[in-house]
Amino acid sequence: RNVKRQTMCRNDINMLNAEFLAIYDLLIPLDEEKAKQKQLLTLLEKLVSKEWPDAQLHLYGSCANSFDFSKSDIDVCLVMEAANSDKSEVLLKLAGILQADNLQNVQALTRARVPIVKLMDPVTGISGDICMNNMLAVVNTKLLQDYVHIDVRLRQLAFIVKHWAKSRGVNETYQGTLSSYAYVLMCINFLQQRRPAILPCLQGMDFTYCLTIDNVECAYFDQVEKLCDFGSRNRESIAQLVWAFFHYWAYFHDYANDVISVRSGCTLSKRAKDWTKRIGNDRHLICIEDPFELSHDLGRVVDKYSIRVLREEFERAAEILQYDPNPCVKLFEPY
Ligand code: 3AT
Ligand code: MG
Repeated sequence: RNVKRQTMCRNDINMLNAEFLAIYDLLIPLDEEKAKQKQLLTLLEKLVSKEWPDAQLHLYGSCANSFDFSKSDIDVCLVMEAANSDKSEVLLKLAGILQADNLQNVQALTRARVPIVKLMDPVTGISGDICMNNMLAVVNTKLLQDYVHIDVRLRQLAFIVKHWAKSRGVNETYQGTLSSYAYVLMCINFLQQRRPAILPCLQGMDFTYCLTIDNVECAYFDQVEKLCDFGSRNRESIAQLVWAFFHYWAYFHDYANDVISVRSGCTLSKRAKDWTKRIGNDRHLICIEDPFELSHDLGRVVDKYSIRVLREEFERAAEILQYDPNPCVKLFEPY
């Protein structure tokens, strides 16, 4: 491997700030779109409560934590007690109810790893997935949303990284590359490790929020309005951060030994987590610890082929950011 570690950023890097911010602005969903999402959620709540008066619906995923692009689908979680044993039955019944109310493309995928009902609302044009009793996803969505409130550079960086990943075809878990959720955790951990830090480690502070779900304790400091100055001692621009993010993943991350841990605000060793050897399909070629499900490596989808694809893409991005005369065109070029 031809390693070119650049530690000095090109001196005209800040000319990219305006372009990155323009891309970010274009990707942000409009207020009308957020209003339509709400409208669809209200309709779903009405339909669900008719059949199951005690059930609740929660939005989760990017539509609920400000990492969604314009025209994204919504992810909804249906929560009800004592329905875990016959999830399929509930989801099939839900599909029938949605169909009867003229929602389109309704499909119950009861055999998927995470069983869902898919739907499209012809009134708002929005599509969505409804899963069941997946409260850990609802809570990890809240953690990401709380981090967003601390420093705007997190949302900006994650938008650029997600846009790059989608353009370059490396946001496809079924092909062994990483989920959007994994990329956002990489951005959070990266900003926690800047000096001065741009983000704190919320799970390392006295907790003000605590919920136990499936025996997993989810506890952290969530009064983030008290932390809105946290990153202000660090003046790095979005262009400098994008440059440093890709250089970190191209040249500085220790793939053989390290685990990214938002929970700890630093990296941990694979040895400490016992993630040193392949067990079943978990190869641990790039390790990203889930903030709550600590045995869960979000890099476990990555195999010996896709790790090469990923690392070559990180290196490509780093080289473009360092040397290309027009990096914004090249960086997001469709693969
Ligand atoms: P997109 O905007 O749809 O690309 P997203 O943030 O909605 O991004 P995903 O669709 O990948 O992200 O996932 C939706 C949510 O499901 C995000 C997170 O709350 C949860 N989630 C996804 N993958 C995992 C995982 N491997 N472990 C735990 N929670 C996950
Ligand atoms: Mg999603």
